[in-house]
Formats: sequence, C-alpha cells, structure tokens
Amino acid sequence: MSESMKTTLNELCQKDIATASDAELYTALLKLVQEQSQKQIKPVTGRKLYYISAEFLIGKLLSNNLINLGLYDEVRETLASIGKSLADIEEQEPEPSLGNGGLGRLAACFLDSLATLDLPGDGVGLRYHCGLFHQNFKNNIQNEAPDFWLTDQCAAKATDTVFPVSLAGNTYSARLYKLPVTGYEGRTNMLNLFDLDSVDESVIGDGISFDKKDIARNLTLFLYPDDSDEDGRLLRIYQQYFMVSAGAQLILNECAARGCNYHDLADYAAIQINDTHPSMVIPELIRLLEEHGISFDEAVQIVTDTCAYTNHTILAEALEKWPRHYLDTVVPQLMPIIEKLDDIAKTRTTDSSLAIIDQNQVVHMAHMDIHFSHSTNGVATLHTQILKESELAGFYQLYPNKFNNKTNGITFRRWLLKCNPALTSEIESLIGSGFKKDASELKKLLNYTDDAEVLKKLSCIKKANKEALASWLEDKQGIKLNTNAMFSIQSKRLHEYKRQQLNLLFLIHEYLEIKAGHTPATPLVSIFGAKAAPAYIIAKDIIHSLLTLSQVISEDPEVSRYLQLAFVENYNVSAAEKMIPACDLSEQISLASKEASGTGNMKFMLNGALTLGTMDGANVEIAEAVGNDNIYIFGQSSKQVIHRYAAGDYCAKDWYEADPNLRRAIDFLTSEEMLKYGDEEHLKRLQNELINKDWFQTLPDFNAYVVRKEQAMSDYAVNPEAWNRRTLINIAEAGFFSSDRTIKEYDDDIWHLGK
Ligand code: GFP
Repeated sequence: MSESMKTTLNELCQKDIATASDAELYTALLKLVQEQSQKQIKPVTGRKLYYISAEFLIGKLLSNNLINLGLYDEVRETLASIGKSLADIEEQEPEPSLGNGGLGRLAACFLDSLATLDLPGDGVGLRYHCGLFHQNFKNNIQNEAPDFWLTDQCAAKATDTVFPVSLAGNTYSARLYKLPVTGYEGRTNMLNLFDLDSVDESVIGDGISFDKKDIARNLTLFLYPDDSDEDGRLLRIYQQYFMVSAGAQLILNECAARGCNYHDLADYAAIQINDTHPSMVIPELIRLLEEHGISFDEAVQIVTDTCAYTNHTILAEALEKWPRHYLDTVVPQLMPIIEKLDDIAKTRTTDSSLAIIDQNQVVHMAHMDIHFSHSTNGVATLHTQILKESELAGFYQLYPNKFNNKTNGITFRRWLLKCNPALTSEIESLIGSGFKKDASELKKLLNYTDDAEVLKKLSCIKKANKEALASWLEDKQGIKLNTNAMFSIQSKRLHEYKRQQLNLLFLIHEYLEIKAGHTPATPLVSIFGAKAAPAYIIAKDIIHSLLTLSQVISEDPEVSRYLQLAFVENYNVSAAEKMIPACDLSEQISLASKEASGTGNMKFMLNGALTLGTMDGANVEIAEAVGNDNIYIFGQSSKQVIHRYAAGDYCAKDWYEADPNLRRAIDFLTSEEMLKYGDEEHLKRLQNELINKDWFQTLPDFNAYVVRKEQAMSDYAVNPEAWNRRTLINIAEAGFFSSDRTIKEYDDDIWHLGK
C-alpha cells in the first residue's frame, strides 16, 4: 500500500478514508482524476483534429482514467488495504449514455488512442440527457425507459461558452460542456458536448414518449429519437444541425485564438465526419466562412481541405437522405449553399446518381460528404473494396484518390487492461508490459503455444471470468449459468443483417435435437446482449422469440442441463466488459458484405475467444491473422451474396421447403411450447418474415452455421489443450486490431496532426 496515496485520498475526502463511504470515496477519486488529468493538458500546435459524431459510447470513466493516468494499481491496493474494492466504488458511477453501438464505441476508442498517442484531437457531440434508452424485459418483450445518467458528479462540466444556433428561424443557445479524455501515458484531450439549457426531462411521458415538436424542451433528450414519423425525422435534423453549427463555431473560435485567419483553416483543423449525421458541417462551415468575408469558391476549397468522411455502412437505409423540404424548414440558411454545392457537383460529373439533390428533391448527405471532403474511408479492407466496386463505384471512378481504407481498432486499455486484469497480468508475466503501448508485442506470446502450463493458466483465467459473469448475472437477473459449459456470446445492436435470428434458429435446432435424445458434445451457454431500436418491429420480434425460447429451455430440466440461453438486459459497455472476457465462442455471423467491420469481433479475440463468423467486415482480416485453423468460418461469401441480390431471385420459401431441419426450426416458432410463454402475433410475424422475405438471407447459411458451430463445440469438448492453444494464438495475433494502429494510419494518411 502506498502511504502517499492514502494521504492524498484522506485529504480529498477530508476524513480518514477508512471511515469514508463508497460515495465519498468515489467523489475523492473523481477529484484525483480531475487534478491529474489537468496536468496532462498540453498546448496545441499545428493541426488539431475535431472528431464530430452523433455518438460517443465512452463507458464508465473512473477505472479507465486511473489506468491511463498510471494510478490504478496504487489506488486499488490502497483501497484494498482498508477493505474496500475499487470495483464496488465504481458502481457509484452511472454509465454515460451517449451512444448506441459500434459506431459510438469506435469514436470512444479513437479518443482514447488520440490522447495516448499524444495527438491533439477532440470529440464534438451532443449531451443527451437520457441516451438511447434503458432496456428492460417484461413478458419476454423489450420495454424502453429513459436512461437518466446525468448526475451532479458527471465529469462533463458546463462552461460559460455558448454559441447561437438558428433552428427554423429561431435562435437557440448551445452551451458547451467539456469532458476530459485522458491518454495512457499521453495527453488529455476533450470531448466537447453541446446542450440547450431549456431541455426538460419532465416532458417525458409513457416509456420514452414526448412531444416531438417542442424543440426547446426535447432537443437533446434522446439519441436517435424515433424517426418513424415526420416530426421524429425533423427532430433528428434539428439535433444534427445544433451539433454541427455549435461545433463549427467552436472550431473557428479555437483556431482563430491560435492565429488562424480562416483562409488557412486547413492548417489548424482537421474535421472527421463520423458517418452522415454530422454532414451538415460542410455547408455550415462554408456559411460561417462567408460571414467572415471569404468568397464562396474559396470557402468550398477550405472546407474540402479540412473535412474527411468515414463511411460505416453499405445499408442504403442507413445512408441518410432527407427530403429537401425538411431542410428548407429546419435549416433554410443552408439550403442555398447545398444547392450551389449540387451545381458544382453537376459540373464534375454527368452521372445523375451522384447528385447531392436528386430529381425527387431528396438531399443525399453522403454524396455531399464525398464531393466536398478530401478523404472517404471505409472501416475494413473488404468494406472499402465493396464501396469502391459497387456501392460507391461511381464516386470512386470520379475521385479515385479520395478513397482509402482504415480498418477499425479497439483500445486495449479498456478491452484488456481494464476488463480482464487476470489475463493482463498473465501476459505481462510472460512478455513484459511493452504490449500496453505497442500492441504488436503480443506476438511474443507465440513462443508459448506449446507450454502446457501457460495454456492451462489461460483456461483457468477464462473459467474464473465465466464465474464472475455468472455471479453478476445471477445478482442482476436471477439467472444461474453452468460455468462448465462452453460460453458462446452474440452481443451487438439488434439488426436483421447481424442475424441474431440465425443464432435463434440454431438454438431451436439444438433444443429439438436434445429433445430427440441427441445430446451435444459440450453443454452450451448461449448469451445475448442487444437493444432493438424502439420502432424496429422485426428486431423486437427477434428479442421476443429469444426470450421466449430462453423460458422454454429453462423450464425444461432435460434440456437445460445441456443448453442455456441468457439474454442480458440493457446491454451496455459495462455489461460488455463482463461478458467479453468470459467468452469461448464469439458469434460474428452477419450476412457477408453487410457488416462494415465489427469491433466486438476484435474485443472477443483479444480476450481469447475463437470466432465463429462469416467472411464479412474485419472477420476477414481476423481470419488472415490467425489462419483458418484458429477460426470457424462458414456461409456464403460476400461475392455470392452480392450476386444473389443482383440476380433478384432469392426465394426464402424454396429453402424453407427444401430443408427439413430448417423447416422444423422455423415451424417451432409458433409451436405449443413457444406459445405457452410467448405472444402469437410477434412469433408469427417473425416466422412469416423468415419464410416469405428473409432479406438478409438467413436460410441459405443455416446448415453451414449448424455444422461449423457443432464442430466448434466438439473441438472444445474433445481437446481442451488444442482449444487453449488456439485461444493463445488469437490473443497473440490481436495486436493489429489496436485502435492505436488505426489512429496512426488516420494521422499519417489523412490528418497530419500537430504539424
Ligand atoms: C457500425 C458498423 C460496424 C462498424 C462500426 C464502426 O457499427 O460494422 O464496426 O460502425 O465502424 F455497422 P454499429 O453501430 O452497427 O454497431
């Protein structure tokens, strides 16, 4: 125990910490982090990055900050010496609710890596009061409630800085909140979040409903407000413009304070547009530069040189396009600029499909990004290739030099050091601590592939992590897991392209096999974590079907000895930190070509899970890194899928009729067993969807999935040492997937920060 740390904490607590409550200790630790992170703030020279994003899924901050500031071990030991646990104290901290899925978590990993690599780079986003929503299950159905996470102790502090933002002709004041982002042995950057003082949580009615027209009170209540009606869609535009207008003013102010004369803005700022939500920053910056006396043509060039765009999806419905009259209503000041940009775009190409404003008067945000930024990147090699060859082929022909790939990454500080301390210290005892800063050093673990003792140790760590997960889940949801089973986990947003429904069909198949007397090679615990967008009906049906099946299984002791299905309520970063280290088999089963990258796949791999996946997104690069013997690949290739879509002749019903196992599984959805605990309308709707539509081609991959998963289960059961060796190889090869590598590539190729 460090006496000096004890003295510091006594002072911050203003009492002997031995007598302090967890809440008092939490407050003291926050102060400690705040003081230390201030010391890491460094002056900015040259180019500074502004990463604008609708989401920042940052997770709880206390432990992560202590790790990054080099205080974690000392604090933990000091607390332990007085019988306190840092983990318990961290329970005091509500998880920030500023994100949804991989998009927002990537932004959080990037902020961590920027600060770690000592690069000047801030985030710009919104301070949502209730985040996405808090998920709870009732009668096997997802319900949504507001996720109130803002407390007086929230690390995002209000400043006196406000910027005027004009929405539908009325002026609102965007207040700036600053949240320090610490780097591991690096610098402190900021996450800049904007909010409106008049937003009022008391306007929320049933569930997460509220008057969507009352902008002054609702603007920053929720991330991604329901867009199933026009008011909801308009609200999204209000939010987006509020974020980018305030962000653009902040950027111009900060640059001017460092000597920028606006003509040379690109020497002071690099702006990364994360997906299409912040796209209006382009016309907004042009508008502001014109206000500073810069000509339109020059402003267009300056903004192009400053901005870069990241594409995260090829799903057409996710590439935002807004009817022009929406923009006329919310941001009339931008429409003349967008029209002029469209005119310029039309001088560059005769291909009308590349227009910003199409013939139906719909404004394509991604098109504006690509025409008027200097870089467009995909987030994994395969994804970038698909963008170039099909989805954005016209743009690639027009601007071949703008396109580049930046395969995603994850921060190892949170996804190894923080979430898996036992594995971290085992790795450290084998190869030293260099991997914490240089993830490629993990390769040194390959020297231990034949070391039986090391392999045994890995499996003991995994077992302990499974027990920790099981006891957490028992406390939280009263579910008892068999920790001697293989743990397979699928945790990510609920979306048909991610194909939780394929996993569902497998579990039904397994259930029916067990009932027929065919017991599996190993008991299997199948765990899910996922939220469905409130208006996404089929996604909610999939959750309902999984929860219902879970009940069918748990009520049947004959089956539950071999098979369990657990659905973690309100999946978030804190839950992921408990689930990922406990996983044996990582489910990455999206329809090939549809998952741009995935980042969960990297987190599971780093924590020693083997991937069961399609050749999609970054799975392809994981397969290359570990070799085919150390991953379970199945299913159609992206080429086959794209071809099937192009041919337009996919008929789910043919597959359903041709395959008795598949038919049996789909029919079971509306069986007596399921109807006992489930709702007929939901179950039938999903069944119909699978038989008559199945847009994401679940059925053609069903058999291959069953075969591969049963192979994995048998390998796990038959030769544990070989399994552990493959675990070690996965960990050793995970270095490439560090977000430090990704950020270095962005900096070398696009941003050139600090120069
Ligand atoms: C999206 C894409 C993922 C990708 C992330 C980050 O995430 O494939 O890894 O963005 O680039 F779909 P989700 O929000 O869908 O998880």
